[in-house]
Amino acid sequence: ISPDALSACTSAESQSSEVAFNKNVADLWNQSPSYNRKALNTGIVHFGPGRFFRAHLARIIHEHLSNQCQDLRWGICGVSLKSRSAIATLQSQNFLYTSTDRYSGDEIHESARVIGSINQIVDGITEQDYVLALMTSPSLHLVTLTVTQAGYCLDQNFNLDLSHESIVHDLNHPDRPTTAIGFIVEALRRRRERDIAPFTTLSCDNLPRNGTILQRAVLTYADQIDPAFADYLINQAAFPNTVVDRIVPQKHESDDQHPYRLLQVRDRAPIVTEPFWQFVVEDKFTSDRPLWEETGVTMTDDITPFLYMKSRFLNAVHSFIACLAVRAGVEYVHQCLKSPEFYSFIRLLMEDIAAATPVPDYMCEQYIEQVLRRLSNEALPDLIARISAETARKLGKYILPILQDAHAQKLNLEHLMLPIAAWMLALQDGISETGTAFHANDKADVIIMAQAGAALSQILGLEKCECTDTLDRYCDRALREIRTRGLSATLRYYSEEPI
Ligand code: CS2
Repeated sequence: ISPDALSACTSAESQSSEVAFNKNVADLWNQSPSYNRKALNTGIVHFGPGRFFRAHLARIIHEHLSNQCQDLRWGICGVSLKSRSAIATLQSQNFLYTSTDRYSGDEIHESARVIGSINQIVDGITEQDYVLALMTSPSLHLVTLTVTQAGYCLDQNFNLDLSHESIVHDLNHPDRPTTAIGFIVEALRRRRERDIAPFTTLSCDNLPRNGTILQRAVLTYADQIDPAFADYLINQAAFPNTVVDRIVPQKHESDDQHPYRLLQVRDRAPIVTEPFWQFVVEDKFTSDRPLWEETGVTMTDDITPFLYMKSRFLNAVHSFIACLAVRAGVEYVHQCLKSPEFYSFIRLLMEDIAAATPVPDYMCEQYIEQVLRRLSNEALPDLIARISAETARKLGKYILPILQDAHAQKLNLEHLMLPIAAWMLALQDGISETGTAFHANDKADVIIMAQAGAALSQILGLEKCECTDTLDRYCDRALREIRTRGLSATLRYYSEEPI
């Protein structure tokens, strides 16, 4: 049975039985987690309680609580600095929600559970005193973040932007913070004043060396308030780096059918994700932490190889696929992998990435196979539009380091540049090869430059050097090939021809 047929039949079924179902819903919600939620303490404050957090950290903590029923220290208080509507929906469900894992290999595998690790979610902007009091409590050990890159208020070199409007506000009103950085520094300051050890601050965002970036931002901010306090934080506070991974597509209107079918639960805030997850954490905590090893978290002294693998074979490959897809007019990631031309080309591309990446071959091989399976997952349709958002920024963050390494090693850049050329053509034309409109979700100046025929290095704002000349040359050649042959034929040509 296809996923579409499955959704259609469950949709009809769920409408007809909604009335009967609502009668039972409260009991089901209350029974679900195996641990006693009423006795759950708040040991974690999390900034950015969005969908990725609910699919990843909250789920991992839930597994920890389920395995270690006695360790009830680790309930989570989510702090939202943006959206009130998400809070209201979850609040109406007592902060319980379902997480459904879906994977299709030869057949569809799916499982769902009710997640109970979130004690509450509060609006940080209206509940500042409450949040700061919680963050100052001795039983609060961890502050975690998924606030996206924008939430760190950084400049383009990943340093805190002291001229950022919200940072200026928070520095002028340190006890009324509006940013995660403002909250963290004020809470650490109050803890020090009361002689309470600092909590550990854990960034779970997709940033290269996220802990180091967060630490730098916190120290820069603290230094503005009191340089001696910044010195204290250098020595006493910990900001471990992490690598986080789990594909969480945008919300789809049929998402609530899965928990209904699998658990008979009506969920207004369901999460649908893949079975795979990864959480790699640098083991340098200054406070208590959950015994995460027992839940499958990788605790390590060095995240470097994990970071290379995740950012190059998952994030960069995702962006490469999105670049090709916007030119080809393909809507979902798994549909790209179904096309033989795409599949063979992407595999070659991944081999080129492996050649440029300082990680042992055997690690890359296993990882590549796994990523290809994850991205081919038909049971978890993931929109190209989600991945292609801010492509120019992602090229700089995920792909440029690969190109620079490949160039330094004098490797052939043909495969690596082809998707970028496909994206530039889609930008220039505003349309895919199949005639569907392409509305780029990039900064206006990127789109304007591409439409005016600017070179790649200009569009990405790269400083002129030998490397940029080479990139532009490869890009021009790929542009001409795609224009002349069409994308599919060019993919075949680049895959088959020894270059
Ligand atoms: C994606 C990520 O949008 C993107 O750039 O590559 O959101 C990806 O799905 C996650 O990093 C998976 O962990």
